[in-house]
Amino acid sequence: MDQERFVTIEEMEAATASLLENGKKVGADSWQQRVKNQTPHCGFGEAGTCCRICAMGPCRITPKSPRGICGCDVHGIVGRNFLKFTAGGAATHSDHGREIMHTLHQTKEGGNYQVKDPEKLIRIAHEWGVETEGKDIYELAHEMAEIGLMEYGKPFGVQRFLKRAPEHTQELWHKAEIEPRAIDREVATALHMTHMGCSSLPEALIRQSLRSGLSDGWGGSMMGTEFSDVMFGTPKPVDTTANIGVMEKDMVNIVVHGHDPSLSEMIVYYANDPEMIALAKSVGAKGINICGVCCTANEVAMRHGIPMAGNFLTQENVVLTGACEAIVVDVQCIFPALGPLSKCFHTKFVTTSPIARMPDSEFIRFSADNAGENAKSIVKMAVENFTNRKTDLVNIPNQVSHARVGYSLEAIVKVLDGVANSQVDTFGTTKPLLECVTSGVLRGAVAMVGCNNPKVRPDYAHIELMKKLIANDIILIVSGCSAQAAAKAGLMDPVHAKELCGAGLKRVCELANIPPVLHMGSCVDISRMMILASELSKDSGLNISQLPVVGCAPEWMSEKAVSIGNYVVATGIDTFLGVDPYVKGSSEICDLLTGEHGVKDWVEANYTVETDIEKLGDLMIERIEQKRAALGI
Ligand code: BF8
Ligand code: SF4
Repeated sequence: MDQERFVTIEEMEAATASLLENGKKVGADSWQQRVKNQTPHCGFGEAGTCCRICAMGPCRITPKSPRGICGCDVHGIVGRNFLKFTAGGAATHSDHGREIMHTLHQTKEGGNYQVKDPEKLIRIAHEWGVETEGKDIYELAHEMAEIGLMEYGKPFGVQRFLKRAPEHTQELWHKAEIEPRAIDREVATALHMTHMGCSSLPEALIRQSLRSGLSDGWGGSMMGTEFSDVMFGTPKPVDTTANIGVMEKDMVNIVVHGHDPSLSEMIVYYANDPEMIALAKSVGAKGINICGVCCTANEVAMRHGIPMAGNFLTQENVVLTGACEAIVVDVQCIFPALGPLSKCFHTKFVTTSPIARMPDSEFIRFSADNAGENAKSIVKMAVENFTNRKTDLVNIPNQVSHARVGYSLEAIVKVLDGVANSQVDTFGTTKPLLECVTSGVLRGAVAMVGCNNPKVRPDYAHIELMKKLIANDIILIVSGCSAQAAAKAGLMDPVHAKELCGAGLKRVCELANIPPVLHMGSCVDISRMMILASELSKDSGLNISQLPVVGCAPEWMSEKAVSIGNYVVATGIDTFLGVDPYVKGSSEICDLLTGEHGVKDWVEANYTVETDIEKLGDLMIERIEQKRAALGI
């Protein structure tokens, strides 16, 4: 496979079109078709003005019927819907974190799961006030797992990780009464508040939305990230490849999809097992090729350099190649369409979690106890399926980009150390990065995250915005499907991507030997971005809200993304969305989220919603320049 410098959106669309043609031959359905069937969407749903939380409804708000049967007005209905949406996302991310803590509890010397980064475990133990002296590392891991699991349901106190935030931020949270207590409690409180006959006051609903989001970003997600690092290793820069051409014509292709690295780590391990490789050769394949889709792809790319086949809206494409022996999934962002689609080809669609059961799949229940055995049997099943491939249906578009990934906070601090000519001892601080920003070599940073959504031309917003920002000397830190969009387009190529940068960013890329778009991981890893912002604030003496840094989710679609948006804003980072979060039906909710006197009064940041992507980019640059001007830099 030839690696390409940059792949344009038009080239990717042409590849998808050829895959859809492949699908037509076998009568496959596609999201492209289903979008047509679903258009136009319900206007009440889009504006957030439909309520069906009790059986007197559903009630829909119109000029003629301004209140529901219970008397709730449009602001209460839109606000409740927004809070429920947030709670769904917070529950989901945090449950992923909970699974990681359970896996940590199962770690043992020589077991399926082990402690790969003991220093990190000890560091967090010290942070949590846990005695480490004289303890075996596994004894400590189990103790930390139990303490972490208590963060979900403890009756008193607030989340332990809040102490990582700058003091000013902690004070804002306290004053606004949005410090998250136990994680599950914030989800339950949200669902209690949105029950019929409870909260309909917009301000109260939005405060709880922030609090519930914070329980995700500074609770469940942060534990998910930190303890994944403890078990699977803290990511370091590693070279890999991305886009659909990473699938191999002559190999057994196993696609891992979902979120929890506990599954994908084991699949990767057994794909390298000599016995499995020999089996693959015995069925006529050259070997076993693992590649990833969605956040699982990010997890294994960051830690093992596993190639990334695609992101959310290209998950069907991997099956449409006709060369996918198995698509193995755990939880979240998995299209139920994969069941029927895989039936059109020889592909095995393997579900593994009781949380994500789907028709037309083979369910192999995966747990920490049986992880090794089940991962091996999944790999074996995929290998044996190679002989069922129909060669005339194989179509792998030749699109592959080179990408350097794995920029955890630890890695960013390390690579940027020494870029600026700092006289101070900069080891282990963000000061070099700050110097680049204050000197104007870099104008600022954008944390770009989130999904694809057919409401936005897929990947176009991510890629075009990134290009525009790097040309303006704004460094990108990305995660989730946004990261894969960048990788597919070649924007993480450490050699060539700097050609697209302004002079300042180009120089930083050359000196630090980094791409201008830094891959920080999966969506739970947005918690890494919160810690980076906190460290920048502490090292500079500025509040987070003063830093020339903004967040952006141009193509978001999931409840998790709204939860993320809420904790990013609540952390003091202005956040720019390219898709409306079903709030346009209420002027009061819009004012609270996007105005000068809502969330901005509480946490010094707010939302901007702009569906014109060009304008969205201009607004971000403008905000970054405003922040610089306010600092006199
Ligand atoms: O958590 S970016 S489509 S894969 S929700 Fe899903 Fe969105 Fe992708 Fe990961 Ni995040
Ligand atoms: Fe209608 Fe009120 Fe029931 Fe909602 S809670 S469905 S607005 S009656």
